[in-house]
Amino acid sequence: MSFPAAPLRVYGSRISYYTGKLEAYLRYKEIPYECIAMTPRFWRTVTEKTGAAQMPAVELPDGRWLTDTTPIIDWLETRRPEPAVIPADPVQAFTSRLVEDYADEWLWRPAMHYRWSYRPDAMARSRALVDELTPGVPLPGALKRLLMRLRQRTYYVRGDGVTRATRPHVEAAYFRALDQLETIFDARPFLLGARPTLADFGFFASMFRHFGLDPTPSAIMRERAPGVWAWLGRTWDARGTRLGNGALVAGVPADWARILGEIGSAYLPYLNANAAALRAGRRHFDVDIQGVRYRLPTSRYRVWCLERLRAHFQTLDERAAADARALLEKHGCWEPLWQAEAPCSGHDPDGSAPFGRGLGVYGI
Ligand SMILES: N[C@@H](CCC(=O)N[C@@H](CS)C(=O)NCC(=O)O)C(=O)O
Repeated sequence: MSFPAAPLRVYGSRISYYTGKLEAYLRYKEIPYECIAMTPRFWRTVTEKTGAAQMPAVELPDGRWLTDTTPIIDWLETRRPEPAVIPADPVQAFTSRLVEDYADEWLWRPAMHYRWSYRPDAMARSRALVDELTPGVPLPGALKRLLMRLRQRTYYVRGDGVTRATRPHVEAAYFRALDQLETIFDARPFLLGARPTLADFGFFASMFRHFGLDPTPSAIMRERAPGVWAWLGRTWDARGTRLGNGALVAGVPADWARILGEIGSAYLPYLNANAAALRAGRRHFDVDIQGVRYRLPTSRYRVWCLERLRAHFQTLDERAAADARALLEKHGCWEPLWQAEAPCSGHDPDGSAPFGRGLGVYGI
């Protein structure tokens, strides 16, 4: 299939979690793009064109708009299949989708917490965002930065369940992710071998623009997991023409065990509780995660995430499904993948994502 020759227009921010993920993917695939800062004017355009007030948003040369990095990558893979980032082995592919979803959604909370709860991080990042995204907004800079910090803490830290009681557990999720990745990068350059695949881009979202670049978590990363620090540079520098023929390991490697264990004990139980809350029409819900009680906002979008994971599983043929099931059972992911009654987000019923109306992360 053909691919537009003109660069894609990527609306986002130089320090945004998901913009960084998409940029790393586009750089690897050598798909030309230009970055455009999401100033208030473009927030309005993006919201009108995609239905979701979120970044990144992509404008194609033919005038169509895309939103949500997960379906954006899926769509771009159909347009430029080589080098594929979704592994050809169906069990690896399904497991990679599960890991991508966990990394996208579950590491978001610690990433926002570190950026906005620690003063040096919050001061530096509110300055960067205000300078990049609000030029021309007629308010004093100090006031804009203060409002930015208040907004982010209200919605993405306190509003997302980070309290004095949950904070150690939120931070421990970051430490565990570092330790899991460090073990893997001791053995090979990328999560599945000699070239980046979907799971690398999933982890890249939090690990690059937040944990790798914000002062507090970045210092932790350099001390605790220098191999992860090195992988950030490797992934940002990766180009398909150089690495695209790199070999992948066979099957799902044993050193993914701790990531899968985390998905089974934390992320999937959360997705189920979230799906139950949406079904009950509740805006917030309480859930115990690894023995820690959280009060969280319900997310229709993440009910859709669970639906998509199940739908991908259901595309596996009999043999791959049996192998994937055995793997998921071994790591405590099988039962929680199916626990919630058939979730029904109502989102994207005709499967038009990343086109059509997008859905922001929070809200029912
Ligand atoms: N599922 C979306 C999530 C995009 C997202 O939540 N982006 C954040 C910034 S990294 C955002 O725009 N948040 C809205 C806000 O801060 O108002 C994706 O993968 O693209």
